[in-house]
Order: sequence, then C-alpha cells, then structure tokens
Amino acid sequence: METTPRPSGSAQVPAATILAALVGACIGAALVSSPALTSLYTAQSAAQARPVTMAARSASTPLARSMAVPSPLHAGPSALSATPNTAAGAPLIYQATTPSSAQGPGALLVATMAIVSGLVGYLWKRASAQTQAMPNMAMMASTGLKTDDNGMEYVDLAHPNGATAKIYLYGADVVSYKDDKGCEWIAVRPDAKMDGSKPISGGLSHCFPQFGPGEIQQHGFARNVDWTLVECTGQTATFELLPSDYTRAMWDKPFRCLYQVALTDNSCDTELLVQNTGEEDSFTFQAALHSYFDITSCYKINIGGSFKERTYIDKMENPPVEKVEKNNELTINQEYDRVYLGVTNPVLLDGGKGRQLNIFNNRGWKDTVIWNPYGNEDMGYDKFVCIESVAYEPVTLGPGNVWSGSMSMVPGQLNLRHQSRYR
Ligand code: TA6
Repeated sequence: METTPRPSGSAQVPAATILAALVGACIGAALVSSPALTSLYTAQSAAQARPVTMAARSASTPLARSMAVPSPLHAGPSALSATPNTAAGAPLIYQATTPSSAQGPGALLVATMAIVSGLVGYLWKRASAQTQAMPNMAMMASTGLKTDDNGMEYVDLAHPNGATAKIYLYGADVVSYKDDKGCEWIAVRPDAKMDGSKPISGGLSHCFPQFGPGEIQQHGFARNVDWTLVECTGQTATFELLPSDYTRAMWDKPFRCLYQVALTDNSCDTELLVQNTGEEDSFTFQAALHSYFDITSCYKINIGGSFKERTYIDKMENPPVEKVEKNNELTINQEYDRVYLGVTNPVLLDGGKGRQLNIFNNRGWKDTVIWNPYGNEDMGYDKFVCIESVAYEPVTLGPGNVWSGSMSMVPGQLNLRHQSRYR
C-alpha cells in the first residue's frame, strides 16, 4: 500500500475530530461564561490550601489563584475603558471562608460537561499543536533574570505587538514601560540610586506597609528589599515578598505580597495582593504604587480625572490641611504633594507628545497622590510627575484574608476635542 509522507510541520486531523472539537469548543465557550462554572471554580478554590473566596463574581488570574482568589486583573483594558470605574464601591477584601460542599445535581452536570469539553479541547490542541510554528525562541530567551552593570537583577517583558517592560527585583519596581509604538511612559529621576543603596526614585515604586509618615520608615520597606521572581512567561511576571529579619525588625506581621505585571494588547496591568498569613490576629497597613511618569515638560501636561469637588490633603501645608479641589484638570505650576481622597481615574494628558495615559485603579487603590517637586532641578522636576495609586486609609486585614489593588495603564492619543474623555 502506498503511503503519503506527512508534510513537515503539519498534521492530518480527521474530520470527525474537528467536528468533535468544534462541538467541545462551543460547549466550553458556553461554560466559560456560565455563572455555574464560576461558582464551581469558586468551590474548587475554596478547597485549596488557604480557602479564600471573593464576594464579587469576576474572571480569575494565575496570580489570584496562587492565593486561591478569583481576580479582576485580566478583565482586560477594553472592558475597563467601556465600564465606568467602580473602584470606590467595589469589595476590597477577599474574606476567608469555609469550603462549600453542597453543589447539587446541576453542578455535577456542569462538571461532567466541563470534563468532556476539556478532553475534546485537549485532543484538539494536541492535533493542532503539530501545525503551529516553533515558538519565538528570541522572546523566550529574554524572559529570564538578567543582571545589570551594578549587579542588580531584573526581568524584561515583551509583547508580540512590540510593547516592553523592565522590572527590577529590588522593590519589584517597573522602571520602564514602552507601548507598542515604543513610547516610554515611566520615569526614573536623574538622582536615582540604581545600585540598591536606597529605594529607586522612579518607576512604579511600592510603598508598603506604610505610605507615611508613620511609625516606621517613610513609604515602608517593600521598595528597598529584593522580591522573588516566582513566575515569568515573557509577557507576565509575578513577584513575591515574604517577611525577613529585616522587615520583622520594623513590622512583625505575618504577611505575603504577590505582585504581577502583565503586558496586554493595549495596556500594562499590575496587581498587588497582600495576604494576612496569620491564624489569629488582624493587621493594618497602607500601600501605594508611587508611580513616576515620563512627561515632555511640566508646562505641557495636565492631569485629568474626577478631581473636582474632591477633598484632598495638602501636604505642602505644615501641618497638612484638608481642602476641596475646584478643578477637574490639574496644572503643575507649583510644588504638589496632595492626597486626593476617592479619586481613582487620573489621566495624564501630555500636550507636548500628543498622547495620554489612562490610569485605571480598578480595585483597592481608592486614592490618588499627585507629587511634583516643582523647581527642583536635581530631581529633574520638569521631566516627571508622580500620579500615585494609593490605599491611604489604613486597611485592616483579618487572618487568612487577602487585599487586592489593581492598576492598569492604557496609553492613547491625546484628543483635545473630547473634553469628557476621562470622566
Ligand atoms: O508620595 C509623595 C512623597 O511622599 C512626597 O512627600 C515626597 O517625599 C516623595 O514621595 C518622595 O519620593 P521618593 O521616591 O524620593 O521617596
């Protein structure tokens, strides 16, 4: 009998397999959007090592699963843009719960369908894998830890659309995010120390467990310790921070932080999870992403958002004074150090570069800090503005509970005709 040689890099997939896979894919798609499957997932999560479930239904991410919580991180920036920001009213803390065992016959049916569709999907994936090109080895090679000239370790992320990010283990600090057009959005001050001798004055710098001023060092310790890289896929990196002798000497609480940075088609998404790993006591903390953004010049930017009529704490006054903002757009024409309570949707409007950056504080980050050391040439005041995502009001976290703060940066073109662009 004559055999036809299989062309290299392709697979012969029987028509019946394709049909089965299509049926399986349809069932799978229906199940993915099914509330029943969501509750099934929640029950599975609850059965894991540290049982935690979330009050609100949402998509899940590997980061949240690693703490056994569903997470909104990858709802996706398009969904974020289309949906009004609801961070202020969103549930903040994932409560520890007892696993639910009562699933009922409906859940059994759903589980069976999920297994069947998963099996068909697996077979389909196996068949089609043979037809796919080899993975991009250049990109894979760039996902490991690297070391700079100062001996500081970092990871590079790269998205197929050309967007990139660079994140140091020291402070898990994102010191660069370039969008798909190669535009840099993150600033590092010219006076920043890049050798680990002090926190990096730049990037998306972590303030935890204190924003300050307070009992421990200003901005806490999370920005001046090495985090551990626990996963890196090339487009996503996840970092972990656990107590050490150094942190315990300052703040002796049983905590675990996970921080994920992800490049998507049109955004750079971040999520910080803080867990109380203790079994008895609550603890209280503040946190912030002390974000430095690259700008053309102070004189060519505005900061939009729902600032008007919001209370802010003016830290330029001594002692700080509460005031009410009169404008929706802020202009940097003086030194700024303000905590805007309840503002979660700031937009950096850069007229010099004709671009804007929407900052979506989707969960946890309830306040916005604006800082610029106007006039300070050594700090390079004219080339950056800090628009910080902050949990200023102290958060109390019970044993086993998890707090989540997620922030997405979505770059775009400045469109001066749409005055309501950030409302
Ligand atoms: O977040 C604002 C602020 O606390 C300002 O009060 C100012 O002290 C600034 O941070 C300092 O930032 P740095 O990155 O130098 O620690």
